Amino acid sequence: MFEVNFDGIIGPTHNYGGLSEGNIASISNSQNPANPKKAALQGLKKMKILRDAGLIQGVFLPHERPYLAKMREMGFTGSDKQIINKVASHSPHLLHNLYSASSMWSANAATVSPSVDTADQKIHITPANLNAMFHRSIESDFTYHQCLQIFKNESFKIHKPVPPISGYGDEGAANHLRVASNHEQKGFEIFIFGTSAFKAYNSSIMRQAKEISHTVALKHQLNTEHYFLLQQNQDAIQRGSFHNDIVSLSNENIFIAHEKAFEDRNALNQIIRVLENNVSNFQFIEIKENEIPLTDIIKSYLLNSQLVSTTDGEMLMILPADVRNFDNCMQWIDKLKQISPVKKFEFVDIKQSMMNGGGPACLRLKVLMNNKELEGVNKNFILDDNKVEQIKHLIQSFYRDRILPDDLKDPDLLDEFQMILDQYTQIFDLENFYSFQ
Ligand code: SUG
Repeated sequence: MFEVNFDGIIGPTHNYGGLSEGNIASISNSQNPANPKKAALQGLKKMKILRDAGLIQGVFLPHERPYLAKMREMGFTGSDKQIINKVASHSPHLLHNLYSASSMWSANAATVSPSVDTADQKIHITPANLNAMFHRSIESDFTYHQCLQIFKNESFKIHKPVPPISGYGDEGAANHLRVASNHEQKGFEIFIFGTSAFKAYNSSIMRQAKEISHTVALKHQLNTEHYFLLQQNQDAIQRGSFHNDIVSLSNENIFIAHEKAFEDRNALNQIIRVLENNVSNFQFIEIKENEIPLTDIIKSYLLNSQLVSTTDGEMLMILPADVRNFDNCMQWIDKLKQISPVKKFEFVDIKQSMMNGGGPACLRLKVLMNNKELEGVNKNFILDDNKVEQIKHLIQSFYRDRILPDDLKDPDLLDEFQMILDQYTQIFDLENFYSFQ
């Protein structure tokens, strides 16, 4: 068993639309110029680090933006360009939503349970409905469609997204942890929710509903003793930890969390006890508030790192470069090296994504599989050196290096963005992938 990561390729419309309330970076960078070229190259470089570490790297292609079909569904009529003009003059904010490149954060694309955990021994994948934010909710249909194309044979069970309840949603792997002795062993899955869908909050947006987390666990045919539902800390959400993967992470037998990650200490302790009794070499590493305050965890994105097992039995942590600006985080990393199998650290510059609240772990969907299951993955979506070179060339040749949200009002940009998406389908050898093809 090994992990294959599927990163969302950063699309040419990457911009700072200020679309995600409760996500400090998204709101504070709203209306700043974005650099899609830099963003996409930074994302590609992160994928290269994973490949250099010996991991298989897959991708999700960018979603079609602007989302003309959604504009039509919302009642706008005319030619493509007339429609863009109409949406822009009716509501620039709506236009920004329908132009968002947010599918890059594929940790929110789906929840995945590996075959060792499920009753029918298939890999279960549920695309997230992302219902809490409009610009994200419009990703789920195409994610479902893309999952069907990527995960091809009977090793995989692709579910339909869970229907939203009262405006609440499902945020996928960003609100899901898995702990196991190692990748081969049946694991314990922890579904992290914001609140019940039957409660309303005025002060902050709780994205993930408990009832939806539960449905995903049921559909994935997990053994009752092997999954838990655990609530995010409400104060942490209010202070900017909109997804759980900002305040905790796990890989194999290692579970790292900030002291303020979860709401109910007793519930967490009960889970820890089960893990201690059932997972060999289980290590729970808690970061105390006096070691690194929650504010710095959120600002630095320390725990939004990718933690991966390498073939030598050690672990590699891929951290956002911004962490280097925090002495307390750097001291904690030294300590981590002493007390855990995490021995290697790589810092990646993914500033463009970070400015919208997306760190290294947000940009990938982790799928555990074995060689037989890998045979069922459509190899068109797996990177090799040749594809990397072609993607780099495409980005360098055609991506813009500056986009302001209001630039997107210009309907003439449509041809340029569609041309780039079309080129992606040529690189990945996909036919009739986007609606305009
Ligand atoms: O959903 N930002 C994303 C960031 C997602 C981070 N993912 C994880 N933590 N796994 C979000 O809030 C901002 C878009 C904008 O404002 O233009 C945005 O959607």
